[in-house]
Amino acid sequence: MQTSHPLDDEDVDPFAVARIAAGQLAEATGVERHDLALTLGSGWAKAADLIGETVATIPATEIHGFSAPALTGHVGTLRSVLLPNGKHALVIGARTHFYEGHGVRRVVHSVRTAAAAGATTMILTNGAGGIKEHWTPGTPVLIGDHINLTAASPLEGATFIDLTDLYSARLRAVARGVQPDLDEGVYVQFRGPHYETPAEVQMAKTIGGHIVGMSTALEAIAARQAGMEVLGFSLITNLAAGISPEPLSHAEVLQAGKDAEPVISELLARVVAAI
Ligand code: 8IG
Repeated sequence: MQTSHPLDDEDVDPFAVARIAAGQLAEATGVERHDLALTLGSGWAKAADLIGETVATIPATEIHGFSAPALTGHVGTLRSVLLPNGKHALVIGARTHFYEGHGVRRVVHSVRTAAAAGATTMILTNGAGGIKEHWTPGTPVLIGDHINLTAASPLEGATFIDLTDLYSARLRAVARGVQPDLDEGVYVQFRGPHYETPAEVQMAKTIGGHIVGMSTALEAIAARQAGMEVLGFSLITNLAAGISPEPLSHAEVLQAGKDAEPVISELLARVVAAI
């Protein structure tokens, strides 16, 4: 248990914490300004090697306000990658999940740090469960919109932010330019860390959801608040509970992610190059 995390003090301005982090990041990477940022969730990590030349790899815990990752299979690093087009990408391999119980400020700190570092595009990726039966494990899906079932928000106080077109139609079109048959769905963020019951999956389906997961929506809201353009991808690693007769296993989820990794990383690299 960390006792004195800067974001746990309610009197601290989380944007000031992000500015300090961005300053440290610039110093540690030698890159003054990053143009875009990518958060790589389960199955997406290999994309970091494909999008460009890694300039610096920083353990996330060396940067102000970041926490050690809770999950093995997640790399706790921040990478600065020089793209072939000369842009600088910040690759976030250290997501803090809402289910860790450290509060929303810590969940969205990486996004706010990316924004403070200059990023105007935020690409959020995750591994998730699919509600559409034809999405076999390993299918990448564009996030078209979300339903936030965490009962939380990164916005504090009377901060009203329009979430129409939260997942940029322009960037989704760019992604479809790279892979025209890319499917799209509404992502439903549950708190987790348990997977849903079949009844909860049916609820998600009834209210308009197609993808179930435990991340991304809160981060997307914070990115929009920061004025960034958001692009989201889910890798369907399993059919959501009750959609398939098989029970869910974390090992299976990890295996599906591993198997799909080269293909979806290539997709993401091509999308990044096209932005
Ligand atoms: I990977 O089926 C992965 N993450 N909530 N439900 C939720 N999160 C997930 C799932 C799933 N699969």
